[in-house]
Amino acid sequence: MASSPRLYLLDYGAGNVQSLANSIAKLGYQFEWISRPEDFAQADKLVFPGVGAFGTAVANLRAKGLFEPLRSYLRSGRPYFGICIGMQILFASSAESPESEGLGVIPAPIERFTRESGKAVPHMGWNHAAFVGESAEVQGESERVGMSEEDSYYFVHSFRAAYDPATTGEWAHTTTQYGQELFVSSVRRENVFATQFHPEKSGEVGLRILEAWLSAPLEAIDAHRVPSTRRTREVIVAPKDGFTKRIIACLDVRANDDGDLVVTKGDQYDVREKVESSAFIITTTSTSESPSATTKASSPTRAVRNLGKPVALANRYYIEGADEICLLNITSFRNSPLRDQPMLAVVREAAAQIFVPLTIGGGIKDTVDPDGTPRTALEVAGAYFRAGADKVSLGSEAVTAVEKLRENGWVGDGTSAIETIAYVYGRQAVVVSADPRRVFVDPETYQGPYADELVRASEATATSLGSEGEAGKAWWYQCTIKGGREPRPLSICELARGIDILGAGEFLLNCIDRDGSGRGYDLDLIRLVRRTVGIPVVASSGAGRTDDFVDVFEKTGVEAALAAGIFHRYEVEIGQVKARCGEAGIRVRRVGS
Ligand code: 1PR
Repeated sequence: MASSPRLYLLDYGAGNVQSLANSIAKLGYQFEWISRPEDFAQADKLVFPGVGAFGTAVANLRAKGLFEPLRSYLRSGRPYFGICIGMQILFASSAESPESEGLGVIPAPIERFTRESGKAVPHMGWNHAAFVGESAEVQGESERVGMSEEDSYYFVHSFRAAYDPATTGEWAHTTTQYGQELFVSSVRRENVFATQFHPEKSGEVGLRILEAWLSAPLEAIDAHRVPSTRRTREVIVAPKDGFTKRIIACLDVRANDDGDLVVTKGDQYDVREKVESSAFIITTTSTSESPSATTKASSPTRAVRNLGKPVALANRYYIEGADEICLLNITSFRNSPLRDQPMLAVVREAAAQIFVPLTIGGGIKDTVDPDGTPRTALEVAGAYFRAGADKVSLGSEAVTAVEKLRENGWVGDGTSAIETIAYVYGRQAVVVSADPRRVFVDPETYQGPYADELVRASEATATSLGSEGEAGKAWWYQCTIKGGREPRPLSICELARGIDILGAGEFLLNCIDRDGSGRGYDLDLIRLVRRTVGIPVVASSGAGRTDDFVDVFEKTGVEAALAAGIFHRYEVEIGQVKARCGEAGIRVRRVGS
């Protein structure tokens, strides 16, 4: 019996390759890592799951002596599957790092998406792919490498190869439209197949692509060789793209009083039960979970709300059709996440079962271990990426960094956690999670710095504000750190502008006033921030019914909406949210596809 092809994965040492490794393991294939130049000779098939920045990928490949062997491998005719940067590196150059040369297999440049017509960049989320050229004429699964025009795939990138029949047209397998830009979303020619999207993060339909490529016999892949000139065609840009709004499930994780990691959920960040547990009554007056709780809770003895086990719950949301899952380690600021082995184990276990993007937040900042060893935020992020996170989320650290940026005249110095992580892993891997709260002022007498950002309560909003405000009042949104405990002299708009300058790829916008309230998202806040930044914004806090999602998408234009409590308590299912959005004409990824 013929032995199975030797499959190798190329790891240049910086990108997050764990997600792909998990997907391949899930499909039951064995693989080895290429880490030395001589390993290429052993490979019958090669996957390059490049995640991160183009320049970093090229520099790392060169430093490890892997760049030229990779070029030779491609010339040898053996099958190659590139993902994201693994596709972009086939091109001649990238505007992301003009000083770094690509492999030049495809004689065209990679360029930056424009922010035309208000679309957010990075292109982050699920989008369709349409076959072009000869790929549009074949129908077979194997020729289409498991792809289908019915499905959506997960993209996360700021740079793309434009579709041009004269250059990229000969390579294009599919194109995708984002806003009014048409780009190459996959290439297939001779022994080369590559996707701009992430099959390993595209749920079951992504696994189908991997399976189609992995299971193809070597001869069949070789038979894809085609003459050097292929038929190409013009592709018409449609009035509307196929980009979908994302529904994200969020799990706030922390240790309960027995030391077990549990999913918890607060009301305005207070995650302890309302009623004291007699088993725990002691008389000290120390910690509580939120500033608003400091006055109402004199006892620390209320038990931490326990809504389930993190991995089981994350898996439930994956199966129910969440487009992304977010795990926030909400008390990690108290110690070093690198020492938090149970949390890293949770990330590892969740990543092995969940094939949609996984964001991990909490404690990502420069720290010093109790033994005096300094740890950079980049190291902490690296540990989360190696455990299987696709994106990391920074909270307190981002606020501090933007305060410093403001002091320095809004010019970054390259040292902040956002900058260092984005440099290595790419902008798209860095999320900032903000915890703002309202500060009420009298608009007639207010002399502070945020006059331009004031939101005024109208008669209508004042009614819905309840205890939060009254007609005639106005407020600005203040940033906080340490899980809402410490207010900072920084507004949400300053934070939004600052993180865009520093290079974050996404803004996760919580709202302490609405958290856990079920009264709907804070549309004033979300609208304000959406107008301020060009990166994708995730609305968070306050979802109570399916119509809240429709409202936030229709009234603010955000790219994604996140919820926690209603999903944890089985009040609303993700499928119901998607069905309601679909009824309202909002494009969402089909559940189960
Ligand atoms: O500051 O980098 O260590 O990050 C800490 C992270 O932990 C931040 O993202 C911060 O938002 C989060 N966090 C800290 N304390 C709490 C808390 O609840 N006591 N959770 C906390 C924040 C907000 C959302 C929540 C939505 C939706 N929770 O995660 O899931 O508000 O809830 P809902 O749909 O039930 O209304 P750092």
